[in-house]
Amino acid sequence: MNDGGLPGVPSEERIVLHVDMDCFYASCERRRDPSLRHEPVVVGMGYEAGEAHGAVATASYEAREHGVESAQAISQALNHLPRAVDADDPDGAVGHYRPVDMAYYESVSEEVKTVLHEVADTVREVSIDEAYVDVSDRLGWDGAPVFARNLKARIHEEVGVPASIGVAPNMSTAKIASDHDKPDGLVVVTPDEIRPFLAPLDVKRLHGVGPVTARELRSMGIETAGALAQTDRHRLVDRFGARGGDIHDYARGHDDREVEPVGEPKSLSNESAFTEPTENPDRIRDRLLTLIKQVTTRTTQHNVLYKTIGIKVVTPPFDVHTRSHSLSGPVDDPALVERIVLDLIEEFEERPVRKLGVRVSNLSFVDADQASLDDWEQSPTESNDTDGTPVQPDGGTATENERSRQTSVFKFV
Ligand code: DCP
Ligand code: MG
Repeated sequence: MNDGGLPGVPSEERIVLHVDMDCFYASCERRRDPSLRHEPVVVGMGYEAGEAHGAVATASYEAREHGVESAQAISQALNHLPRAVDADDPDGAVGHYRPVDMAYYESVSEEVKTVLHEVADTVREVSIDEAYVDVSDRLGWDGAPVFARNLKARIHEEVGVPASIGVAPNMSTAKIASDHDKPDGLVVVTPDEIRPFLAPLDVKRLHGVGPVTARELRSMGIETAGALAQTDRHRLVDRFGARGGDIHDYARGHDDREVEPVGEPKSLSNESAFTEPTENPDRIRDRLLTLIKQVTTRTTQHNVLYKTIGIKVVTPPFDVHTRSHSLSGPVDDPALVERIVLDLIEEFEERPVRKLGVRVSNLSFVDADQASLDDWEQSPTESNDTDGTPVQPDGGTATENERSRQTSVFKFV
């Protein structure tokens, strides 16, 4: 990248969201055990009976106030926390430990990502609790704060875990913004605000500046992003090579990396939650018909065929059930989706339902070029389909509905 204008879309015209879940594993534990809310919670490994060594994966913000940090030794971390027996004060906090349960956190992560894919077409998932979303095609800066606020609320209501969101004209600033007011943060940095927003920040907050680079920059007398932005670019390139130019750009609020979605979606789905759990068959049916309409409108728009049709039913508190049915060949047939979905839901008659989802998977992309279609058909990920649905290797008719209690359904490659 040169010092002057930027290639491609000027970054000032883009609106990028960075979504990062708050104390993610601990929030997942709270979702399934609400008694942990507002309590210091440490999630880690290696504290099970007989084990003395282990590390903290994450801690709730209440636990962080006691000095607990990620990657700390578990025994040290738990020593920071008040124990039930130590708590003289009946209102005093008591520390809680939960062992890491990756399968569960991945299933929650999939639910969050499903919401993201519903609100935007350009989503890049970067880790279990983090994604970039480019909404430049659908919003102006006027609408960005409301969009981000609604997205946060939706994740909270539909998935039951808190997120922080940063909005900025590029990826690196959006990431800093999501971290700026955690937890439950929402920070919007408009193109006009980008330089003043970055200027006072410690250089270590910038993308591409790790602890070693930060130390070197400090030794050069450069402590803040503002100081870095004003440093002669050649000095940085001499010292750090091409990366010196990149961090100079980031410090000046320039970053023209595109939010590139990773791979084709493995499934298309829509979900919807009820305000209160309901057993009313008409409400459940109506909601399913709406979801079917949404999903099949998307498949038709994008020329997508599917072989597997499924539902997701969440019963209180957050028990996730998935059911699916596979066809002998790919179709795009809304009437058939309706018949299968209404058949699958019968099993849940008279049970309270908190949330519903409709999904089609085993997709083929009619318009996709041959290369990506080949990739798709050879994809070994089909056998990992996380609802446990066996893929029909010979394309033969599945005569039974596959049943599974696993929770993670919406996978993207
Ligand atoms: N994680 C881990 N070990 C680490 C860091 C993180 O196992 N050293 C896991 C646990 C976290 C999850 O990854 O919950 C996401 O990492 P984040 O860095 O986003 O941390 P949190 O989401 O826990 O906290 P924050 O609110 O700061 O984002
Ligand atoms: Mg996080």
